[in-house]
Amino acid sequence: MTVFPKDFLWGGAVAAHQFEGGWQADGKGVSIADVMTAGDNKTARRITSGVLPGENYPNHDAIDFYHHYHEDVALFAELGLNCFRTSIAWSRIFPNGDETEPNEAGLKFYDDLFDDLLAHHIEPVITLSHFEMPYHLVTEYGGWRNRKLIDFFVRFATVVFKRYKDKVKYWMTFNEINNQVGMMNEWALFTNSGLVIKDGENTEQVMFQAAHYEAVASALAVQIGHQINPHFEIGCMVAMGPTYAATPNPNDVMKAERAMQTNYYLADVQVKGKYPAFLKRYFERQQFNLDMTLEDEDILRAGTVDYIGFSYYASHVTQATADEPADFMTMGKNPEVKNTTLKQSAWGWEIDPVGLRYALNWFSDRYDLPLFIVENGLGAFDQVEDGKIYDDYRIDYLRQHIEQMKLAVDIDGVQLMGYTPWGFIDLVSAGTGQMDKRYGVIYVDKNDAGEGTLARSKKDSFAWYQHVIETNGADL
Ligand code: BGP
Repeated sequence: MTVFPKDFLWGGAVAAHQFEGGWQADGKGVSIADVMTAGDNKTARRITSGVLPGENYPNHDAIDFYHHYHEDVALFAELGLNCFRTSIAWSRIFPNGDETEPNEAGLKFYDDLFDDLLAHHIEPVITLSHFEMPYHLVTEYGGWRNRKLIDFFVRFATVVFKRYKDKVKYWMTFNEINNQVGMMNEWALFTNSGLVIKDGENTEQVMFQAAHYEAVASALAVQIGHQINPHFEIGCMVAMGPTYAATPNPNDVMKAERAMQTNYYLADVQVKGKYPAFLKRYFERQQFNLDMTLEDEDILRAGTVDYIGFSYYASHVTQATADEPADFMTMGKNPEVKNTTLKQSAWGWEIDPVGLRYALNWFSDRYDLPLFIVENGLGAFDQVEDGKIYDDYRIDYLRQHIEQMKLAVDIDGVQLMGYTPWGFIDLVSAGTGQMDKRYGVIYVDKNDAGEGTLARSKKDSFAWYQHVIETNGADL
């Protein structure tokens, strides 16, 4: 017996800049993802002032889905996916971001891709901005610190909503819109918002300004999308990393609560249409000089989302320090405490299936909206033995997480729309630029040095996930 509804969305998730390649094909502009070097699990990616193909960054062409999509979609269909989450590369549609007319060749690529998916009864689930924007918007306008970006984004959203109104029903505006707050590092600020912080600037002020403009742009897109097609389901997408208190000490509990606020501060804005009290107070106390108008408030109120998309990979633990009153934004500033009850991935991410049930309950209680797990998975080094990949560790990870989804639906009454495990075809890691941090159930022959045939093959997890979908999650 399955607990999932008949129309449950079983899929896989990817993002344009991490798997398409074709970074200069058919008029595509340079995007922010094209100007980052690779790092590794100890070294962060760096942002360059130009494009560095070849030796400096071998993964520009990712897995070249741009030229392989036909065969890849056939594999997705064989797997049995009924939905597929990807993003539209903004820089394919508006190469510089500030043009008035879109690039037809870019639009055509997604037309063909969506037609192919639909022909296989696979519903596209589309993120408008997944860690990708035209680099020109950074060099010319300073990224999302500039209010003009709202108009550019709305133009992009309007063009693709109109173009694909009969092909795409499920949308999300910004990927992991809250990501930068928890991290506050160079990579996250650039990836989320195209921000490069200048000497002497208050990083938090710049970041909250950018996040505000993104929230306004998202709300406008939701309203416009619903006008273009009232059947659109448009969601937010937040990174959810539940944070637990290290001990029962109430100061630790309070600190963990503060850390949780970094998960939902923008979800509140997108779901409830207004800023939460703690954040308004934080802005006042910090005496930030933020451009937030009454008109913006109206827009936020009128552009609330239809569902909550979220990513879940790991949980965290936090502990208060004696001299620190629990405050919003203290999260990223302390070293993380290791959770000794959990195992970690090779990248040090805590593996916590129960944390997914906790997250589902938590969102359900706070927002009472349908939920969509649009990313979840295990990044691992896979070994090829006799041409096969025996990834039982990945099967275990996915099985344990789906078991918790079942409990959340069956026991807790959570409204869960679907599940799209991350990087279900191997792709480039967003955080490190590595190819060898693999999440897929489909293997792609390419390594960190950019070597390989790009041939696709099925890992053991492929057949396992296929059976899960076939039985609608009854048999794990
Ligand atoms: C999320 C992003 C994805 C993705 C994933 C895994 O934050 O939305 O784009 O890549 O995390 O992270 P990584 O690629 O760093 O392992």
